[in-house]
Amino acid sequence: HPEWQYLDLMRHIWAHGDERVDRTGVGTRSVFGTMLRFDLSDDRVPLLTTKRVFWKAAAKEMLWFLTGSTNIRPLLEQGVSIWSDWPLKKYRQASGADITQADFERRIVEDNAFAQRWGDLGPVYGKQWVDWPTYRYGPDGTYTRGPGINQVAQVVESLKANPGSRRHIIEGWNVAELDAMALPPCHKTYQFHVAGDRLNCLLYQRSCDVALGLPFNLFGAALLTRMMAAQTGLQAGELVWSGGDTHLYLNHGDLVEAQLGRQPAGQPRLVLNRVPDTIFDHDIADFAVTDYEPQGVLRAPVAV
Ligand code: UFP
Repeated sequence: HPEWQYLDLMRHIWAHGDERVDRTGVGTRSVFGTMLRFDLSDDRVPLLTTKRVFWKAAAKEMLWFLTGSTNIRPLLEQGVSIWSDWPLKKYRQASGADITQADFERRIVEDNAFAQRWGDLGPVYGKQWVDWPTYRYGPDGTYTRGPGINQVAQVVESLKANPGSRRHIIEGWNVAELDAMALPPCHKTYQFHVAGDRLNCLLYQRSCDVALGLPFNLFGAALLTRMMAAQTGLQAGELVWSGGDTHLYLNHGDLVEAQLGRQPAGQPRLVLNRVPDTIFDHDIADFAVTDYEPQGVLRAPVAV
């Protein structure tokens, strides 16, 4: 079963990872430089069966990236709270208010001015993917702003026009803007590769929370690959996931123990019900997961 790769990685990190003090202060066990490979053909999708993964949240997040939005409001309107921690922390620090997450999120949804002021994450994935800022160096030695670059649209075009290219890349790591982002991109580089009628994808993730982040990131990457394949008339081939600092937080021990006591079973499938005119016109109703009978939810605290 393909999921053993994930479980083996988890087991390896917990048993042999280096203990490190990390940015969050929680501490991790970590290994550097890892790889997982998943066959995406025949609607196969790397969706974990040893715990329930709320794939719709990952799908909504992926569609939110494609809109170019960097504000948590559209996510909260769809019941997705995965990006709330960072703006909430910032708001609490700036205001000194002891507001609960639920109250903060309600205020973002109900109060547009509040959302504008406190709901923005800076130029994170969405901005870089579809509107990477550019500038031109002029003869007078000054820079002027150029039009933004839609990397996703460009890769769709390059896959069609020049499938053999080795330059099909979507990049999130805009060095000049990292300091303005709530969180520098984790899943920072997607490279696509055409082999015959197959579209392969390699994701390089610089930093990976194996227990809470990776299950989402794998599904998201598979979904992006499927949408790209649908737009370019290709079949989805292989997803190659590669991790830089690949870690488990020290307070995730209960989850790790519970999950490693389970066996993967079944092969979930991701069905695209509709192929819209462009990759930017998808709706959550376009996606269905079938044959998914996961074991129970496993919760653990998120390190912020
Ligand atoms: N993280 C993921 N996947 C994501 C995401 C965050 O694993 O999609 F947004 C985790 C990795 C790390 C933390 O534990 O969030 C980011 O911290 P840092 O920037 O210090 O690497």
